[in-house]
Amino acid sequence: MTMKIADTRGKFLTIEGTEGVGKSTNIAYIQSYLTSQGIEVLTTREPGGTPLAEDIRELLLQNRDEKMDETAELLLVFAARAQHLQTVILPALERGQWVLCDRFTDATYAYQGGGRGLDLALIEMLEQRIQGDIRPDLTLLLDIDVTIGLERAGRRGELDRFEHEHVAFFEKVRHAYLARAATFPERYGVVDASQSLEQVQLQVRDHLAHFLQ
Ligand code: Z5A
Repeated sequence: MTMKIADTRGKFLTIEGTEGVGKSTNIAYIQSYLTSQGIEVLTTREPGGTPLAEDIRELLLQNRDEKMDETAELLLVFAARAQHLQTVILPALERGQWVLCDRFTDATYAYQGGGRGLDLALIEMLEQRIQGDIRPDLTLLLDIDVTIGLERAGRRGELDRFEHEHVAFFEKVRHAYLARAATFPERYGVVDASQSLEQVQLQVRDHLAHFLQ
């Protein structure tokens, strides 16, 4: 499947980070900032974003006795992404709407590549096959010491399948995210998410303002 879309397409923004980093908290802020700049944005998330992809999300997150094979996990992530891309993201971008997605393929490189240790060439092959030319125009990486993020996430109650992973797993995820940010500095904005929410939002606003210029 090869996809190319016109230059008049909307912008594709993503937000990433390890557990409890504050993505959900900041999405509402990003939406209201963009609205104040006259930009209407469609907010969505991965895995998920359509009824079928949300069912796949449930499969990925639910705790179960049977260990999920790591390649099966990777393929489920991309199955959800293919559905989401074709039915929600691409149609919106093609009609000129901006899309803000809570996680996208950088999360696959970080969690399945960095965390699980899967072959990056396999992830790249799936990315190219499923997405064609589609890549985020701007990725905000909320970065935090993983123990602080896990403590914040832990306050929310019951842990999902990923949240049961050890600190070492999330250290690898964080390292993979930072490595990608260093590789693609033109589209990454790294935010120090350990600061107060007010300070985090100021950093987010600066990255958005720079992008809008
Ligand atoms: N996954 C994958 O493996 N591969 C993939 O390709 C994709 C995903 C796309 C679900 O993602 C899982 O899917 C994820 C990776 C995997 N692993 N897990 N779990 P998710 O994004 O839905 O799950 P999440 O990482 O747990 O995100 P979240 O629940 O949305 O958390 P968050 O948005 O980063 O945090 P939050 O809810 O906004 O904030 C957490 C708490 O901290 C909350 O009480 C806030 O009030 C507080 N907070 C936020 N900011 C601050 C500041 N600045 N100071 C103090 N307290 C704060």
